[in-house]
Amino acid sequence: MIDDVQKQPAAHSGWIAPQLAVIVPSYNERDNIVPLYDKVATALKGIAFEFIVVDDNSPDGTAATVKELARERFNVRCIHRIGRRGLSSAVVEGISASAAPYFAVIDADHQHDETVLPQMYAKAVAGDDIVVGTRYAGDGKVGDGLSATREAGSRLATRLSSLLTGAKLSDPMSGFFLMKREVFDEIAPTLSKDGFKILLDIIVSATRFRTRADRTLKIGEVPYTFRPRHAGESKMSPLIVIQFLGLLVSKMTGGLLPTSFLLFGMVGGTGVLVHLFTLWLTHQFFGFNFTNAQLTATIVAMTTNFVLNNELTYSDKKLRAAASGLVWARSMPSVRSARWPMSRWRPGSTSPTRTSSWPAFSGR
Ligand SMILES: Nc1nc2c(ncn2[C@@H]2O[C@H](COP(=O)(O)OP(=O)(O)OP(=O)(O)O)[C@@H](O)[C@H]2O)c(=O)[nH]1
Ligand SMILES: [Mg+2]
Repeated sequence: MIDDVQKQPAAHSGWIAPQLAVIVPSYNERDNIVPLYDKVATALKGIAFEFIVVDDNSPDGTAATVKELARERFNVRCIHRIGRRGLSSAVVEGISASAAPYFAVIDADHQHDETVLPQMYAKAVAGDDIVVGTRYAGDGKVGDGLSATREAGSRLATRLSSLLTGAKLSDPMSGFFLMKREVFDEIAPTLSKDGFKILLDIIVSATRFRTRADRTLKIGEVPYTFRPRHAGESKMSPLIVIQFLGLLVSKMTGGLLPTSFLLFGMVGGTGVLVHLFTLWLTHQFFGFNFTNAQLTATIVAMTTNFVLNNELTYSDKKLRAAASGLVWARSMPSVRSARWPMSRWRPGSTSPTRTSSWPAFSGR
């Protein structure tokens, strides 16, 4: 417990404890950070807030820009994560680094309307546990922020998510929300941390926790118009959609099947198909003998499994280029022990001797 004597120096130096932490996950958002801070500071005039950017070592130097801003603005901080990736885990880390009783999560690309933050904050102070910025209720609009295809995808995902949330929410896919720290602290260890949709995870986990404790979770909504991205590029990709489906299944099983287990299993399943197809192609079509066809199929399936797991299952600690090649090679004992043509090469001969372990292309 901090006693009054310890509290005094901070009070004398004019330091004010932040009431609201604004968490901004960022990846390659260099040109968006400073204008976003200015917009947020204007919107939150009169509220003691801190601005925490969680950057995954963006190649465009976003972290350096945030640190430069932090040297000029007392309430800016940068959590600079190295060797890590992932929106949900970045948000969890940003929230965990702050002691403010309320926090908001907002994208760095200006798509979320910061002018509704005071309204969201007021609702939380008045008693809502979580306040969600919604594009699909009241005056909320998608505006020019999403293409027609993305909007259709977002609406479908919203419908799928309502299977989990019991349709309590008009926009569970929103990345724009504000909530009480104590609600987050109750469920933080159960959050998935994989993927892009942390709000959905928080709502499902907090509802379950509260139901078990015979308490209700009060969710409020504030409509806003989704804007087009200010600068930089979207990080949305088909892989993120697959991760989202994994999160849905994981939450439907009450966390019994973690997202990473589902993704790992899915990649393993595709590996079996790749293996059988390559075996058929090399044995039946190219005429390899069975041993060589089997060896080739194993190598191809291991490679596709490695690439898919690196991109999907372990995207938060993805290996790149040379590093991933090295790990891949080390993970293949069968390759190391395989008899390659060069192993039959004898000094003095101009070319390696062809051996039976090298696939024989009969051209059939
Ligand atoms: N720290 C961190 N932030 C990320 C990561 N991926 C995305 N972000 C940030 O999360 C926010 C949302 O990402 P966006 O690319 O805008 O995704 P989106 O809003 O769903 O898609 P768009 O509508 O196309 O912009 C942005 O502020 C990104 O910079 C990541 O791996 N790590
Ligand atoms: Mg965006």
